[in-house]
Amino acid sequence: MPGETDRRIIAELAARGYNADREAVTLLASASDPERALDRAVEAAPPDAFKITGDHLREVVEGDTRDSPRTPTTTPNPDPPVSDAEGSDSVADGGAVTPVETKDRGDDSVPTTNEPGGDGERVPTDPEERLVDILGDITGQSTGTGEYSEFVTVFRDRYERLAGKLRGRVNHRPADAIQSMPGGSDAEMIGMVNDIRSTASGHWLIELEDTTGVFPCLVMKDREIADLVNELVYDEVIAVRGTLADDAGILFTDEIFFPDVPHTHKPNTADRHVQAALISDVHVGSQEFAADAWSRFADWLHTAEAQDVEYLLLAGDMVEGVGIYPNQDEELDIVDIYEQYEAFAEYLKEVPGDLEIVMIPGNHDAVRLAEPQPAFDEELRGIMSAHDARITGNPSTVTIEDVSVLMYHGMSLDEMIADLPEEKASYDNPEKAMYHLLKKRHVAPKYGGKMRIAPEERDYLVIDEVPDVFHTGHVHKLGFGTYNNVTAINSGCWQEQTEFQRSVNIDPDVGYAPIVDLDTLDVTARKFT
Ligand code: D5M
Ligand code: FE
Ligand code: ZN
Repeated sequence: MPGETDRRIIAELAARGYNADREAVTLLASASDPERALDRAVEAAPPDAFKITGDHLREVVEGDTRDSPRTPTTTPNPDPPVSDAEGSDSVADGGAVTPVETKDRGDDSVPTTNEPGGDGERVPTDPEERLVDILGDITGQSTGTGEYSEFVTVFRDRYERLAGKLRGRVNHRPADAIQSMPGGSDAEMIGMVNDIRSTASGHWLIELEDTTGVFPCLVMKDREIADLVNELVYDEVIAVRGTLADDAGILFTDEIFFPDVPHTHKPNTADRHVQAALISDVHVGSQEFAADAWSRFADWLHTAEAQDVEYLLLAGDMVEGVGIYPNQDEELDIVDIYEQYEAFAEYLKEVPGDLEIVMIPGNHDAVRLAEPQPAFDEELRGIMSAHDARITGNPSTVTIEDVSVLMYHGMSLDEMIADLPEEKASYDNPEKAMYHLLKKRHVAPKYGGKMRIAPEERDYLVIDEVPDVFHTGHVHKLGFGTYNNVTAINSGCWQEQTEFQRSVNIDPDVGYAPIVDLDTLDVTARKFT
């Protein structure tokens, strides 16, 4: 099997009680005699080391590595994954054109079988070339204790930061100032959506709140902007422009503004040809974990065809967890949460050691459920240490090769899909729900409902900077497209349909890996089932 060498090295070191960092595995794999190099590395490692690093290796195998490229030991995967060209299936609001997209959604009208690269195995890449930076991580910054005053603070921060994005577009007045303006005046306000009601005659009454008070805004049902009302959710921040009624008690609304992504947004791209695989929802420990698909994916990463895939981003739900949903235990293959992470770590070891991995947690992971979620703790990091992955909070912005990727597990997508009309967001088009999060510049605008949000000093869920790529998972459906030049990707999952999903007709997209070209931001979804 391809990649056998890396895997053997990691397993061999693990058997001797060592972890290894990426560089060490790369160096060992490229040694002319990996077996011997490994023996010497272990001998040379300090007695208290539990991890073999590139530094240990350089001391013992200097001159023995790098100059001698690894020779393929096996033939390429005889049953290569398939990816279909389906063409662009979505055009973003504002007329932005989607990047070239290929995806396999079971549509066999335009099948293209990928021939294997032909030149055998992936050659380990140089970790020194990697450019990774992480921003917006709550880990270690959490101050919230759940006091009421902290909720006030976090909502005030949300309001201030999102209002800041709207101030250039409207000449707004605070609610208390609007309350004392004469009837018939033009007025503009920035507020958080406090209530949305329909009136007896079918018009819409939106109550907006700012730091000074609330003000009711009426949207007439026959106006074009009435179509925007069904995409509003509680607690998002918008601006309105309109005219006060004669008695000045209500604002007749003419325009609604969202913080939004500017149409002019120009995404950054890598200045070399390099790719990232964006996945999520592995769910190791579930009886439905798709181990075969996972192994095919890992094997493919070891082929020359996957040579340019240098990054692997995992957007949460590494394991199935325990006690997440009622009766979940009946579908568990591994009942102990730590054993689930140990099994996940073994599966992760199947991918090439030279990949740069970034992981955030999801709602099935063993971290607090309320968002923002901090990264895995030391104990879990210890279990998942094999690739020296970057472990960060949910959400986080990870900049790889100049391309900023906003990683968010996606718990709010369920509510967005439930609250928005079918054509604006659905399980079949999860990327459209993502477009609305971008438009609202917040990954989980609605508080209450099913979303748990932890009060912090600042609102970590605000999308401050426009990302180049927005990566979510959670709903177990594959979908991607662009919104004002931001590439939105919801990765599928590695778990077959569960009983619950069967009962509510969720048909998961299992075993897909969307691959992003970081130099062009083109996306190709590969299928491994
Ligand atoms: O979520 C996978 C998807 O399935 C996501 O859209 C939520 C939904 N789901 C799965 N199980 C349940 C239960 N029991 N109640 C409500 N919604 C559910 P994941 O986080 O991977 O389980
Ligand atoms: Fe999941
Ligand atoms: Zn989830």
